Amino acid sequence: MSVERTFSIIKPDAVAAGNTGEILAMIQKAGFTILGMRMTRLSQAQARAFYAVHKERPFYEGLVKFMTEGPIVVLALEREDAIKQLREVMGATNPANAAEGTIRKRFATNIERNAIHGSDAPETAAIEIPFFFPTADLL
Ligand code: 3AN
Repeated sequence: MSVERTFSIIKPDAVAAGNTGEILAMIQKAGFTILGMRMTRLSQAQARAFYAVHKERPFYEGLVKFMTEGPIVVLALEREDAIKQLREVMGATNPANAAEGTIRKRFATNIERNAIHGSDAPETAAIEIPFFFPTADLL
């Protein structure tokens, strides 16, 4: 397995609850290098574009509303097998199914307010990282 990059968002629920630091610590303890990190707030247009793959899904409007409700932290991360490894640390989309010790088990409220996003494939990471970080800004 080679060194790979992935993209993550600490979502508005987790930022508002003061869980940013603990989530970052879990990510770093799992061996990720932080290449880029920024606190921001998504506009409606950005949230719609970011989640465009879900636009036909019944939860799309709720997801856009949630993701724009407050500040988020966006992260460009690197480690070996980063995409799969981050999803392991995150836990299942629905926290009811998330394994003990995962970020979603500890901090997610429900399937929508689930604390963290992580790219699900290399093609997704290749779109999501430059969505927030110009390549020249990454360490
Ligand atoms: P993941 O974030 O684990 O990759 P996706 O890509 O299927 O999951 O979903 C993207 C986001 O959409 C989730 N993180 C969650 O916030 C929201 N979501 C997914 N499924 C549902 C659902 N059934 N009801 C409400 N929100 C959902």
